[in-house]
Amino acid sequence: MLRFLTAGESHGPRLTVIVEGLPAGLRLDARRDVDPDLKRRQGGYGRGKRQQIESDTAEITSGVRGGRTLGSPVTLVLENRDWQNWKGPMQVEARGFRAKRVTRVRPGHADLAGMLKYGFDDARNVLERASARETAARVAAGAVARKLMSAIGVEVHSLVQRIGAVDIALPEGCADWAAVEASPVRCPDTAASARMVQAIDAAREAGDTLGGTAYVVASGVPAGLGSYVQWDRRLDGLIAQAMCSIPSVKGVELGAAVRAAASPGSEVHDEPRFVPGEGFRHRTNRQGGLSGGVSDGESVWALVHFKPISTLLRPLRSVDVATGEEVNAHYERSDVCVVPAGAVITEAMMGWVLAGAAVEKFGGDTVDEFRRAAAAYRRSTQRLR
Ligand code: EPS
Repeated sequence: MLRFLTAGESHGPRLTVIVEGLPAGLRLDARRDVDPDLKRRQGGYGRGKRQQIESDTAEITSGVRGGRTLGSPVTLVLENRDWQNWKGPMQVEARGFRAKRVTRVRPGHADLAGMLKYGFDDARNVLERASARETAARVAAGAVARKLMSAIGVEVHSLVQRIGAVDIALPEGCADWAAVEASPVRCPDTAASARMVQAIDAAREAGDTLGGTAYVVASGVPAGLGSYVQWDRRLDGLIAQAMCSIPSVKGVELGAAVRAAASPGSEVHDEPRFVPGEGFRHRTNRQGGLSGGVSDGESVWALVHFKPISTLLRPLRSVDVATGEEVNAHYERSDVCVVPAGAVITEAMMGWVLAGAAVEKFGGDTVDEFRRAAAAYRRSTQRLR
């Protein structure tokens, strides 16, 4: 079983992630395999001042020797540079600790619900861990998973399909990933990309924020990952859960689900066919490469919808939980739009879920065993029954 745990507060000294269940023998190098994704997550037009402080890199402190995994837990740590500015309010020790309480809770964040849940009188106890800073650790775990999946020919990409009112048509076939990476908002359409940038500028000037939609796709996914036999083994459910666990995500479509809901069945389903030498394929891929909770051999894709960030420069109304008084919400600094960064996080979560399902199906204590089992299975699916 593949699993990971993250730990760390947004303004604490560092984030830590432990990945367990990787086969031995996987080549892994933090500079080469993890840091580029961390850098991509930090980018994107519309980010706030915090990203000018941070420069995320991962250090591997266990589970890898001489550039290859050992089969033991892999630990990655990411420093929070901003910790230098927060040592007082975030100190671990009781002696000399003086909290500057945050009591004007921010709507749309975990602040109030978390305070009620844990009995806190200071929203900082909540927001430090609920912060999307945690997603840096997830992207590190996702990068490791994607490295494993690359051993069996699976690649994951993302693009931004919508920011606020500006959107593009869904890509048909393979998108221009170089254009995506070159765009400040991860949108391959140059004109739409410029309009998205303008929309973010306008929101910033208005003291407002913008949400949007990421398109995430995994190619080379073998048929047969996940299962229809039990609710909690369905790959569609696992992907939806993983995507909805990303901060700000409020909806996930597997394939073109919303369009499907408004269309007759004749325009929704993907008809299978047999292609000699290749195996079973489908004439279309509207269902996101998922049939009955199982990958069906097509690319697995989803649309992930992000709400606008709820910390506004022109603050929303809220309540001071210390006095009950109606006040403006707390504001320190914030992003205007996180959708481009969010898209990179959807890649990490997609890579992670697929890697978990692939490890379950192909097993293996070594990456060679994993690779051989996947290759033998793929060959078996290319023949008529
Ligand atoms: C976040 C608030 C901001 C973001 C942060 C998520 O942090 P700060 O309060 O330090 O300005 O920058 O995101 C990150 C730090 C990151 O690396 O993505 C929040 O409230 O979720």
